[in-house]
Amino acid sequence: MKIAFIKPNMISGTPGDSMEPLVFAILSALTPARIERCLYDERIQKIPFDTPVDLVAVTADTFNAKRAYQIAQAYRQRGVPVVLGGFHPSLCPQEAGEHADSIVVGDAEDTWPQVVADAEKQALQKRYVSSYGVFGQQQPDRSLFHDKGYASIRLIEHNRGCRFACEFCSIRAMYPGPMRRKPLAHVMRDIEATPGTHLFFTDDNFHADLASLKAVLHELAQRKVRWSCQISADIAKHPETIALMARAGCISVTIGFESLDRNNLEQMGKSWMADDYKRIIATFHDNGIMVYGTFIIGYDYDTPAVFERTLEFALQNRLFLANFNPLIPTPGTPLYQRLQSEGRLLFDDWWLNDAYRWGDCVFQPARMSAQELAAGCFGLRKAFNSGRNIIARFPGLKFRHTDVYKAGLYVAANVVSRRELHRKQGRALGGGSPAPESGHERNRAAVCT
Ligand code: B12
Ligand code: SF4
Repeated sequence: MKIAFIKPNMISGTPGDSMEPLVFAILSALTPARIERCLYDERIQKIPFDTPVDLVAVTADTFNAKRAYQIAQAYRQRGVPVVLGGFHPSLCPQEAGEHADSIVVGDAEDTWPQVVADAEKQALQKRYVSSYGVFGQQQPDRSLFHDKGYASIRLIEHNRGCRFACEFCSIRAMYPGPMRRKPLAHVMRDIEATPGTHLFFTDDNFHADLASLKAVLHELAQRKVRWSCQISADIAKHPETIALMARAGCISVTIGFESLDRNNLEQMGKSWMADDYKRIIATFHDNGIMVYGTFIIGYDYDTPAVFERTLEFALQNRLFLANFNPLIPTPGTPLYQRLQSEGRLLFDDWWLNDAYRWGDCVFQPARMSAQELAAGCFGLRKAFNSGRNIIARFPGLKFRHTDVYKAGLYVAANVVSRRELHRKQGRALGGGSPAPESGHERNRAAVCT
C-alpha cells in the first residue's frame, strides 16, 4: 500500500513562510514500515494527482479547508479514498465528512494506526474520534522532509492545549481538556536529532506551569540551541524565569496582546492580560529577547481610533514582528456561536464562500463598518511593515552576544512578513498550485514519487 500525505496551499502562489508540516512526521512515525509513503506539500510543489496511490491523508485548518476539499474531490474522482484530519475537520466534522471517505477528529496518535489498518482491509470507517489519551510517545519521522527545502526553522512539540479559554481561540475548541505535556526526555531526544537549526515550539502557551517551564529551560540551556516560542504574558510576573529563558537560548517570543482596551480583553475572556504591556515588553527586551506581538482588531469596544493607537504602541515598543488581524470567527469557537446568535455574521461559512477574500471582515463590527475594519487592518499592517518602520523598530533591542544572529533574523523575518502581507491581501482562498511551473517546482515534485 502507498499513502500520500498532503498539505494544501491556502492561496495560490508560493508562500515565503512554509515550515515543515510536523503532523506528517508524526503520521509517518505511526505508519508501519511496510507501507510506502510520500509527502506532497502543495505550498512548494504541484500535486501529481495521476501518480497512483492507495490512500490520501490531507491535513486541513479552516483557512485551507476549501482547498483540502478540492484536493479530496480530485482524488475521489480517481477512485482513491481520502482521509481528512486537523483543526478544521475536528471542529467541523459534519461538513468535512461530506468531502472525504473518512475523517479524524482530534489527535492522530491513537487514531491513525486504526485508520491504516482499516484502509489495508479496505474497510475505512466514516469517522475516527480521538480519546486524547496518547501524546508524545513516538519520535517524529522527518525523513519525508528531506529535499523539500523548508525554512531551517524546526517545529518541536512540548505541550498541547492552553490553560486559558479565550472566546475567539481555536485551541480551546480543539483541546478543551487540561494541557498535556510530552515527556521531557522525548522532547530533548527530538531536539538532539535536529542539530544546528532554529527551533520553534508549536505549544500555544509555552508556560503551562512554572515548574515544568523551568525544567525544560534547564535542559535547553545545556544544549546551546536557539529557539522561539509562544507564551502568555503572565510570565512577566516572573522576571527571573525570563532571564532563564534568555540563558537557555530564547531568541523571540510571540505574545497575544490582542487589544489595548480593557473592555475588549474582558469580552474576549482575557482580562487576566490587562497589565502594563510596556513593562512586559521591556522585561523581554532587557534580556535580549525579541517580542512578536499579535493583535485582534474589531472587538466591540474598538472604534476607528484603534488603528492609529495600536500602530503607535507597536512602533513605540519596537516589536520584532506584529500581526494585526481583523477579528475572525472560526467555527467551533464560542465567538462564532455568539456572533451567529447575535445575527452579526456576514457569511455563515466564510471559509468556503467564493466572495470571501483574505483580509476581509466577515461579521458586523459594533462601532465601525466591516469595510472600515478590513481596510484599517490592512493599513495598519502596511504601516508597521513599511521599510521606514522596519528600520525604525530595529535599534530598540538590547542585543547581546548573539547580536548578529538576531539582527539577521530580524531582517529576514520582516522581509518575509512584508512580502506575505502583500501577497495574501485580497486573494481568494482555495489556492491550488504554487506559482506557474518552474524548474524548481518540477524538481520538487520529482523527489516525491
Ligand atoms: C507553526 C504554525 C504556523 C506556521 C506554519 C506551520 C507550517 N507547518 O508551515 C505559520 C506561522 C507560518 C502559520 C501560519 C498560519 N497559521 Co498557524 N499555526 C502554527 C501552530 C502554532 C503549530 C502547528 C503545528 O505544527 N502543530 C503541531 C501538529 C502536530 O499539530 P496538528 O497539525 O494540529 O496535527 C495534529 C492533529 O490535528 C492531527 N492531524 C492534523 N492533520 C491531520 C491529518 C490527518 C489525515 C490525520 C489523521 C490527523 C491530523 O494529528 C496531529 C497529531 O495529533 C498552530 C497551533 C497548534 N497548536 O497546532 C497554528 C494554527 C494551526 N495556525 C492557525 C492559523 C489561523 C494560521 C494562519 C491562517 C494565520 C494568519 N492569520 O495568517 C496562517 C496560515 C495558515 C495556512 N493554512 O496556510 C490556527 C488555525 C485555526 C483554525 N481554526 O484553522 C492555529 C491552530 C493557531 C491558533 N491559535 O488558532 N502557522
Ligand atoms: S491564551 Fe492564547 S492559546 Fe490560550 S486560549 Fe487564549 S488565545 Fe488561545
